[in-house]
Amino acid sequence: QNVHYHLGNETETDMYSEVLNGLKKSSKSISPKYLYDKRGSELFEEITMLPEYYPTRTELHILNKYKHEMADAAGSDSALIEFGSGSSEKVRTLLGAMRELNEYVAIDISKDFLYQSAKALSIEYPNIQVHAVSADYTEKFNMPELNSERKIVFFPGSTIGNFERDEMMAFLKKTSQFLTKGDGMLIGVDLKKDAAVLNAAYNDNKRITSKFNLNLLNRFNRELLADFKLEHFSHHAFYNKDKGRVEMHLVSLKNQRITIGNEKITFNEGETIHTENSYKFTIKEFQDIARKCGFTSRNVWCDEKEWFSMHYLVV
Ligand code: AVI
Repeated sequence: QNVHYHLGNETETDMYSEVLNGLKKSSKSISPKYLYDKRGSELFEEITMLPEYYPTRTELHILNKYKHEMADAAGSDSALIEFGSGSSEKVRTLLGAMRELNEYVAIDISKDFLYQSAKALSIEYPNIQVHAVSADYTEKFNMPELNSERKIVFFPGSTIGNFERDEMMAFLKKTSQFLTKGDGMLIGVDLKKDAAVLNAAYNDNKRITSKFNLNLLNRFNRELLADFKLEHFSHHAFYNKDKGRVEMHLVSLKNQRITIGNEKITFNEGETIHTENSYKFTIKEFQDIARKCGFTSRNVWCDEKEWFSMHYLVV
């Protein structure tokens, strides 16, 4: 058996108080990490296949095109460590190209997905030692003991764009400190582009992104004893050019009062819950940020339209 399971940390420790705090603020907001319950993760998988949602497709194209250069950068006797591995779809490209990879560590908050895909990978790649770590990687977690010379962190999907600026800096600093000389990080970063392309990507025709956003309320109804009526809220997403981010909100369609646990929250018509930011960068902006966090940019790979970028950063 070449797959090992580890409990990295206990998740969902205090969703109730965190959510309640967010709903009591004058500008209501909720951390985007709560979008990913089982249903939310499934809806996100659907989003990644939509024609309007270019990031996943474009990143896969870059991975496929440059996987051998990436494998060279990773070197031999390495452990590839993926933060937020989900269904581990993208990493397959790399695992195929990294012939001398020793270990693969998949870290994800969604246990079901994680264990299933780790098992499948361990069968497909019998020469690689697979570790599945169930953890919220934005919090402190335990890493399994590794037996490789070098560590390569893999953080695709531009998930870095969903962090607030201070969280992003803290996360990148922590990651650069976790690495030692010769190690690296391969990270996917979505780029600034025409607003129409961005707006379409977060307002797809099939309205899957809307379902994904509204699913948050279903989750709170189920897990936090809330009574949100989904038909009284609507999905709103737009590119905020000044802030360089796509914002996702749930708009209250009327004056209303909802219950969550023992508390009541009032909404005015038109008031929103800010549910996600998705920051976009220029290549230079991202390289400057990485440098401030202890990294040197070694390589950048892009698609032909320069819609998406993958950076190989070293410490
Ligand atoms: C996971 N993350 C990078 C996605 C994004 O594009 O920011 C989440 C998402 N939100 C709406 N559509 C996709």
